Amino acid sequence: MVIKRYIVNSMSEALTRIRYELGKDAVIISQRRIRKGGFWGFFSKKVLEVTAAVDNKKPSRNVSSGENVEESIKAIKKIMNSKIKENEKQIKESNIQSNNEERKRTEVIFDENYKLMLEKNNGQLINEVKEMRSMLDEMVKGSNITIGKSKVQLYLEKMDIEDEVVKYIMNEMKMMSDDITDKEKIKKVMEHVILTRPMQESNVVVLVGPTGVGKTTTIAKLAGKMALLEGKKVGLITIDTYRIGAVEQLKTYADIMNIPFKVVLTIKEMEAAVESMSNCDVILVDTTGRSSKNTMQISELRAFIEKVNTDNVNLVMSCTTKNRDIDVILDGYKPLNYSNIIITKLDETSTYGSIINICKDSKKPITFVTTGQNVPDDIKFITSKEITNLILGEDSI
Ligand SMILES: Nc1nc2c(ncn2[C@@H]2O[C@H](COP(=O)(O)OP(=O)(O)OP(=O)(O)O)[C@@H](O)[C@H]2O)c(=O)[nH]1
Ligand SMILES: [Mg+2]
Repeated sequence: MVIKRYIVNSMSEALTRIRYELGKDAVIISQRRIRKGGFWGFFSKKVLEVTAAVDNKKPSRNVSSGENVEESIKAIKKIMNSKIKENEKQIKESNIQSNNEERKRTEVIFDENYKLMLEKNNGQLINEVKEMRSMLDEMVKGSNITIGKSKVQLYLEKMDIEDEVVKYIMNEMKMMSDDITDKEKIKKVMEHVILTRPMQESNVVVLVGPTGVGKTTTIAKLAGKMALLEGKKVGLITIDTYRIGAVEQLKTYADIMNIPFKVVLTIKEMEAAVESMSNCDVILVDTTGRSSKNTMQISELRAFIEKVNTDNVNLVMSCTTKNRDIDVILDGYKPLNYSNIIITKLDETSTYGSIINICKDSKKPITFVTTGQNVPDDIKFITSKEITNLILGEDSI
């Protein structure tokens, strides 16, 4: 064991020297404050006496037991240098650590920003999807639900052909051979459904139908066509006393064309009026526009028609009639046993699907179509092929 005594100014100086001279295993055995120097005890200064020992080890440096100050300073400088290096290392490490911490902090901030960005983006994405969905909904609504429908179905619906008739056409098409195109199949079915027939020769022709569809105008057109163009002797009867001006309307046409004209108020008068025109080739009978839902009025009209004893009763319907009203009108007028259909106002629409809807439901032939207000020009007979082309947009009026 090596034991050494150090007189130092402070404990840290003692430790530095002990570590340097005895090594890091040295232990301090004792320490005490003593006075050193002076004269007779005067002017002495207080120092520290530290005794240290190291077991089975030689001192790391062979220094004399005297207080070699120079050696000590060197030792201290060396230790200080190593301390400085150690400090620098620590600073570096702490810098790295703080850098790491800084990086971590940055990463956290980045993560949070990234999360925020994702949330924002997600929100944006959800909004965009919602927007797209509502756009899709709008599209589906606007186009009467196009999803899951075939091209043929969509094509027919675009022509304003009602669902039931579209289904019928498509079913018929399925049963046809594939030698022809879909368009040709559609045409064939439509031409089969749309019946047309030139108006048959008969003594009495009656026109019935809803209010304002063009009955009186059509009667005037027919009278003009028959009297002026075909040279027939035509008589006019009206049982339309319900509407103010209705009588005057037809009388004006009769006066211009110089043809006999009678107003009928009762069933008895009806019989007499027909009798008085027995020399005419054809008698055209105009009727009051009635609501098809008013069964009383329809029955009243029926009584008049029965009196004239004709099977030439024409139901006049406008091409602009809404699809959902067609059935109601056809049903309401059934008691009048109409044999033909006259379609008016073809000039007032650009889709003619209502014509096939009327034909399919009524199963009656079309005798005339009217295409404007001009008397007598805007009336004609057209074939089912021509009507089909009109409906399919391949022809115009
Ligand atoms: N654009 C167009 N208008 C028409 C056609 N036929 C008739 N009209 C017009 O439709 C309106 C009504 O015609 P009317 O002949 O009085 O109809 P109505 O069926 O006799 O009417 P009510 O006697 O009241 O039931 C008139 O302004 C006619 O000029 C047509 O083919 N095309
Ligand atoms: Mg009228």
